[in-house]
Amino acid sequence: MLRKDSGGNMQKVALVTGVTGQDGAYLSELLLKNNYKVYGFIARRVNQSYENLEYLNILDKLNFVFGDLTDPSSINNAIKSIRPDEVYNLGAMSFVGHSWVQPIYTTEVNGLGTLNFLEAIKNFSPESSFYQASTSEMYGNNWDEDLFQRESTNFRPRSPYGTAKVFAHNTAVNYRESYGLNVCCGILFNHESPLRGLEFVTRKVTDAVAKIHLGQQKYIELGNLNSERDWGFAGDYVKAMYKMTSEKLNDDFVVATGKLYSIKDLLRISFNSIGIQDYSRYIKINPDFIRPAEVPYLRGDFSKAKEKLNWEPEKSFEDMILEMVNADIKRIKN
Ligand code: F7E
Repeated sequence: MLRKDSGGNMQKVALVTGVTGQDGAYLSELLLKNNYKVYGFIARRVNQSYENLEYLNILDKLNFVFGDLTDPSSINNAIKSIRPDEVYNLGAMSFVGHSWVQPIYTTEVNGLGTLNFLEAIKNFSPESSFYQASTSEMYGNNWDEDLFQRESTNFRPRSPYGTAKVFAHNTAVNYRESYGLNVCCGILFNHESPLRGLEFVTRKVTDAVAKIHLGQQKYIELGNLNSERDWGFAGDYVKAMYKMTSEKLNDDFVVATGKLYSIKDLLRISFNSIGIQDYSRYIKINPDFIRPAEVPYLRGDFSKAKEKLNWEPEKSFEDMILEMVNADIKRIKN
């Protein structure tokens, strides 16, 4: 619902789940730049970290509403009281490797959590525009003949994370078709930044490389070095989320770079940035990091986003990794 800001200008209102995560922080920054009033929907935790919001200097510009994706009453109350123009559902148990450890929790948060929000919007704020954070993990080990994944590629998920996200995606599409809700699903391929959590492979590597450079770590323990990913920059990807949702395109879009790199490329670029050409003696394989089922290959065709959103990735993989290593060196020195 449009409201007036303190200067008397019309202001849109957005509710963001997962606001303290990487994407939540970049998206909130973008929404604030566009004069939105932004509510972060967060669980009340003793040790809640606001690090990403502080990193972008936006913590004091946000409003918070407390609740949980697994608690429908808190979601209903938030939607009824805020009646947001846009809801961005970025909250999730987002670490694929952990989803085998807590499959039921993962399914409750990532799957049923989405349904809880869609029900609340259908019942209390049907004019709101809803963004669902869908993911390339839904494709699992399936790709088209030309070795790309796109909106029409069938899903064949390989993890409890992926199966829960397929449920959420299909439910979001179903609520758009059944009730005419304004729903967009962004099928985002891997996206990284200096705000990425340390458990994900890019940041795990850039943080370790920074520590090796500063003499604080001797080696990195990793799992499967053979998987290949289409890694983009999170700051670019939130622009696609915002565009499809605010313009109520009510459609699904692959958001990707179309470029493929392996974990070995990630290691080469990261180590080269600190002057190490042969990184092999810094790597140990630890079977604990090998997943029960692997997604070997993800490469997205973003032509639909390019055509309908006029969106394209801007930052290259190399530049992003260099930025991450430098940010980690700076952070550790401080
Ligand atoms: O793994 C391999 C691992 O955990 C990437 C999430 O944002 O993107 C992300 O999911 C690859 C996998 O990301 C280690 O086996 C090797 O093949 O960085 P990751 P992810 O699983 O692709 C998708 C699109 C999402 O939606 C997710 O929420 O790297 N790998 N050794 C390792 N991965 C980790 N984490 N740690 C290792 O030691």
